[in-house]
Amino acid sequence: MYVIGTAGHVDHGKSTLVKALTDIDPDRFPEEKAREMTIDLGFAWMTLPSGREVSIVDVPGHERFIKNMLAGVGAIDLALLIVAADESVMTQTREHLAILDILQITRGLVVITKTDLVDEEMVELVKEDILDTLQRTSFEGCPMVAVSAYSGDGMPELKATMDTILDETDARKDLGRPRLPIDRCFTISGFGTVVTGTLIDGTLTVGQEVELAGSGQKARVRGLQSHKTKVDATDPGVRLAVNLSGLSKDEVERGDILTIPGWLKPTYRLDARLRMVKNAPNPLKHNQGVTFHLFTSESPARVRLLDTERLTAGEEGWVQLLLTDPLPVVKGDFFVIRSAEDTLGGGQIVDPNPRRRYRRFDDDVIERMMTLDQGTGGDIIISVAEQWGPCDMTTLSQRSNLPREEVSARMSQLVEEGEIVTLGDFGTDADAVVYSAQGWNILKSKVASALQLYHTQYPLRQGAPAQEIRSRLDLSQPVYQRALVRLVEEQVVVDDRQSLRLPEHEIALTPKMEEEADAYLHSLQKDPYSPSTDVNVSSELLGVLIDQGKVVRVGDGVIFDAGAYKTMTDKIIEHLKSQGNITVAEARTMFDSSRKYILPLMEHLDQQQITRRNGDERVLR
Ligand SMILES: Nc1nc2c(ncn2[C@@H]2O[C@H](COP(=O)(O)OP(=O)(O)OP(=O)(O)O)[C@@H](O)[C@H]2O)c(=O)[nH]1
Ligand SMILES: [Mg+2]
Repeated sequence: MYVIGTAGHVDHGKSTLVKALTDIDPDRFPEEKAREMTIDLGFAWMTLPSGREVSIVDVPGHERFIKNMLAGVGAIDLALLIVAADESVMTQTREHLAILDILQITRGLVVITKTDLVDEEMVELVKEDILDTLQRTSFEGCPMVAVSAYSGDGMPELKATMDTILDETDARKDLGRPRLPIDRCFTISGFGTVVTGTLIDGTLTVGQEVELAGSGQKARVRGLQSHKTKVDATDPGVRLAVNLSGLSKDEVERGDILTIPGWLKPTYRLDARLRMVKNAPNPLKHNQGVTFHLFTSESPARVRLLDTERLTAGEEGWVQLLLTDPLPVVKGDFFVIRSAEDTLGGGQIVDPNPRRRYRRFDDDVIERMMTLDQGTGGDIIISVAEQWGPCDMTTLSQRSNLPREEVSARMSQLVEEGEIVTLGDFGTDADAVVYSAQGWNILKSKVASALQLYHTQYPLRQGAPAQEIRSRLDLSQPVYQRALVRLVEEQVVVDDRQSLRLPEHEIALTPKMEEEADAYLHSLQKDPYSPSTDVNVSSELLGVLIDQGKVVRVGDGVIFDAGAYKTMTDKIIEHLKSQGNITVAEARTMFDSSRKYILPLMEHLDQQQITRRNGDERVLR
């Protein structure tokens, strides 16, 4: 389905035309009817000659209600720019046109109304005036129809032209994440809270859980209506009334966005491409305060100009917008900025969650924004992975504002070209982790330097405990586990289960330590079965000697020279083979040693599963 919006100067006959087309009076409030002036949005619908049903959003023309106009035109497919034949182009004709142009609503139809008040010559002059006005706007070359809502002149042609344009208009895309920018909220007794809006980017179904993106409040869809008719589910691009359970009217307001839970969060800061309108009254200065409008929402904002000191009428630039009230926005959304009196400009969001840009005139920042704005899908994926990696596929698809299928489709090539590194199979594994090549290289060098540091600090240790390295990387455990597997594959680290080390790491003793070690071994060998404990070495050095197999620790403080240990073990085994068993006392005699040494040795042999204790004796396992 399609949504059509009106636009144009106050009193030019917008609401009258909607009433004539639809037989529904879009002016809902008594005050509007009394003053014959639209104040807030009006809604109607009709069936065109082709049988196509369309929704119509009628906006106010008065300059005081521009913010309501902005809330109405954010998600329309076709705009009817209405110009009264007796007044021709006026201030808000131009301002509304500029807004439609900024929002890149390119499907337009100019309707000259009130033709019953003027002669044909006048209509021709008005047409000339309009053609001039449309020059260099998105409406340039769009069709024009002259009508009188009173006499009905031109009405069939108007309807036929609407059909022709919509024939060539693509249906709204289903991106799998519905958004309903809320324009009204009210209660109906017996039903509860109802919100209305134009649904974009996805579908809604009765029974579904939804969330208010602003507050994060959850609710359930109790019922759906489009054009006062109950429906169970809807495609994007329809006007919709949603009956919600679990939310009171006070918890909702115009500007909030109803969506599926968990993905859309409000943001204070966004990067954008900003274009000033052609007739902006004054240049926009760095840090200037403005009002930011997006769909049905608005917030005071400051504009940081990133590549220029000022923007004059018609100029474009890269900006970071700082919002006073955080709003849930998506990459690619269009916005408008206004001063108290005038529409200044607007543009398209390239990054809804950027870093704070303290520095201006930074080529890297501008280049990144250009990529996000104009790059191919692949460029955008790389750029998003650089900023958000390591991330999962869902994040990648949301941040790049590309459908999941497109992200998947482009990934294989990016991986092959070495632009992207994935940990896990991104096609089948929901937890697969995505790095940009740059991000992955940074991780590799971080790991290598963390290990290098550890090896320098502890040259006598085999390696570093894995968790110690993780704590220096700021990675979650699951991501770290996956990264380790790949780091081992790429031979960045060696993982011997006990610890991690650099492949080239070797324990190297200083000459002084070599001396110490020699003296120690010598002292052990002097009385090999009852080694003296007079000479000691540091626990670090002892660890190295144990790792190197030069000594064996059989118990607390009982350390044998490796040769002596082997001899003792061999002899005990030999004895057991011939005699069947051995006691501590027998072993003590065998080596002319003492209980202090022999008892730990026997227990060690039990532990090593060489012997088994049987009462006072040991037998072979
Ligand atoms: N003669 C004549 N008068 C018309 C025609 N269309 C509208 N009018 C009159 O023009 C006046 C303004 O019409 P509206 O439809 O309220 O104008 P609008 O554009 O909706 O005005 P706002 O919503 O306030 O911006 C009313 O008095 C209408 O009766 C027409 O085709 N012929
Ligand atoms: Mg009106």
